[in-house]
Amino acid sequence: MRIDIITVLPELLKSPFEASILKRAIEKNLVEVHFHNLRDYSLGNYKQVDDYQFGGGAGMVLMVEPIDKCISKLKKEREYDDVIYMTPDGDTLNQGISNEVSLKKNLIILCGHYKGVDQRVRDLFITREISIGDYVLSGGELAAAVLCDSIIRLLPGVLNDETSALTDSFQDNLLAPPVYTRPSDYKGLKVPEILLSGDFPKIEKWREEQAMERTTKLRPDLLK
Ligand code: 6GU
Repeated sequence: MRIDIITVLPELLKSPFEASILKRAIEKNLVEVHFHNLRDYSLGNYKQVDDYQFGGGAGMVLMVEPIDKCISKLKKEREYDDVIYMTPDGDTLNQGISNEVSLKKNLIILCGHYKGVDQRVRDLFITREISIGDYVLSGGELAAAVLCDSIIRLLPGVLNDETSALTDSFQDNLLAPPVYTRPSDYKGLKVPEILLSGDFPKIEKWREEQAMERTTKLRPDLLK
C-alpha cells in the first residue's frame, strides 16, 4: 500500500508514523507514506494556499489550484484507488470502512483546514469523504493519522500475531472480552479461574460470553 497525504501542516501529522507499529510497518516496506506540503504547490511569491470565501463570512478556504497541481502530479505518476478528503461532514469512520480502505493499493488523503476546501476540489477529485466523529477538529491532520493507523494495522504482516486484528473490538461488531496478565492475584483481585485452566475450548466460550455481555451492557446499539 502507498499513501500520499496532502496537508498544510505536515509537522502535525508526522510523529504517529515515527513510532511503534506504524514505524515498523514502514520499515518492513509493508506501507509507504509520503507527505506533501500544499505550500510547495502554491502559486505566486506569497506561497498562498487559502483565501477568503466568496459571499463573505469568517474563515479561510483552501484554494483549488494548489490542490489541483499536487493531485494532478501524483496522478501522473500512478493510478489511485481513492482520493479521500478528511472532513467533519464525511462518512463517520467505523471498522467496516477501515477494513474496506485497507484493501486498496494507492491512496491520496487530503486534509481539510480552516473552513475547508473550495467545493470544486470535492467535485473534481474526491472519491470518498471521511470524518472520525461528530466533533470538530482544527484540521484534518489528526483525523488522517487516525484513519491511517486503523488501516495500516490491518495490512498483512503489520501485527506480530496475525490473528490479533481479528480479535479486536468491533471486528465482529462486538466489544473485546477482558484480558489479564501476571500476577494471577493482585492485592486479592484474582484472574478468572477459567483463564488459568488450560481448557481452550472452554476459554474461547467464556470469551465469547464476556464479549456479548460487555456489548449488551456498554454498546447495545452494536447488536442491532
Ligand atoms: Cl476529518 N476533520 C475535522 N476538521 N474535524 C473532524 C474530522 C475531520 N472528523 C471529526 N472531526
